[in-house]
Amino acid sequence: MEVAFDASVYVQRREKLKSTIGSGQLLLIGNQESSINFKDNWYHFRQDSTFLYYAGINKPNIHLLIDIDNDTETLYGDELTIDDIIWTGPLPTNQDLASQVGITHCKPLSDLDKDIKPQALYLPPYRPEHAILLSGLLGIDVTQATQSYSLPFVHAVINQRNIKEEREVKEMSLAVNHSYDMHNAVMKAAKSGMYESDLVGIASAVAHHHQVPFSYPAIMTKRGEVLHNHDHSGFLSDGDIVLYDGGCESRSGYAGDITRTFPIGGQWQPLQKDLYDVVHKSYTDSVSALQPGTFFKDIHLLASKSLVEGLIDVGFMKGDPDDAVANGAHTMFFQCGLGHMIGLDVHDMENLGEHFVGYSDEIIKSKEFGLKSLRLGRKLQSGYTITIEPGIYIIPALIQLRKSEGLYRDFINYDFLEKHASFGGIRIEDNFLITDDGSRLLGADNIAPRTSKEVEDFMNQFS
Ligand SMILES: [Mn+2]
Repeated sequence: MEVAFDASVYVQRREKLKSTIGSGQLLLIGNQESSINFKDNWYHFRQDSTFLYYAGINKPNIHLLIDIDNDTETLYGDELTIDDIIWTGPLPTNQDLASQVGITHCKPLSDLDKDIKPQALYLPPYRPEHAILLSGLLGIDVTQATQSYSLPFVHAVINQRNIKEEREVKEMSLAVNHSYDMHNAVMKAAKSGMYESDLVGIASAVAHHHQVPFSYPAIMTKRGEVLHNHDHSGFLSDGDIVLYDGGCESRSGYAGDITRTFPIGGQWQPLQKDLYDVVHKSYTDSVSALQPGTFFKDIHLLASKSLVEGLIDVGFMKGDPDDAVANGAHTMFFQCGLGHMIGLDVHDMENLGEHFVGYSDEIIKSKEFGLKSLRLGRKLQSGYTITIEPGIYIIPALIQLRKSEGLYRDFINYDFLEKHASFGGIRIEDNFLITDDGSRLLGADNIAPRTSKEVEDFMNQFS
């Protein structure tokens, strides 16, 4: 991964951060290689996203110390020796990389220990090796290192990264378009007699073609009601529906996060089409409501009401839709949240604290079933990038439990629901930028089928 933007971009981002914090030392920890089963057998390297945002360098084991009072920025890392080069080949020096992102000082890793002050500010460590590094540098125990991060630093980073620059939006659209390519290739190839894993292989080939990794492990399943189902062993037959939640990164590290649900054989069965249309209506209702100044929690509740109205029409629910949502009856079908922030991370900045990113002084996260899984509740602002992902998930264990608790009897037609308890799940997900007057879809509008008819038409081109 090359440095994504001009040096001036990173210089300006750091200037803004420094002026927000005001004084002291800021430590940005870069990620290290992470071993799978022995030291030299590594997972795919992923740089820390905040490090990428401010320092742009995609290389393991380098850290940035910003000293606001002395106005210095120093990159700490060791240059390759011949013992490294025989394994890695020649690579750019830290000095070269630093100059590409406007950093003038480079020092060996061991100097960080001497230069850092005990009061240096840092962000929550989310990998054990970060906490161990902090413990050594600051002379505190590992538990304290995980707890003593700086809240002002956290909020400064969130407030800056939450508002996307136009250049970031371009990169995100690229990630979405590559993700659409994966989805279209999967939908084009899917047919009876394949395994879910065959489709993951096709998605993976497209990501490799674009020379990018998945932004998260693929969900590719005919059991879409299992929200984070990472099993790919299912055998596909005509009449199954497949839920594919998959995205890849741009080469600059921005994430796409797209979900489509489609019928094997290219034709919906009547109930599948009805429920798909209910989810799609909830999707379009949500998108129409996107605008700055609106609480995302309210859009989540609007999406839930839209689902309830559709579920009443289809026969799963009854009663007044507003009452049903107020009582939480929609969580029988929609147990999770409508969406989340997205950016350099697929759940953007969740390592800094989901409640800090998605909520604010104005609104705290609910502990209720359903709302507790809503990652984003705060008031939308122009420049936010988010996902919209309504769904219907019919979970047999949940039906059993709620029925035994005697819950939602005024709103759920249990007989009808139990008859269709093995239905599965449907989700539709796209990524959006909040604009001054509404929202804009990230990626190209016309390349990804979205309505039930578009999905059928798309699949039937290739059957
Ligand atoms: Mn998502």
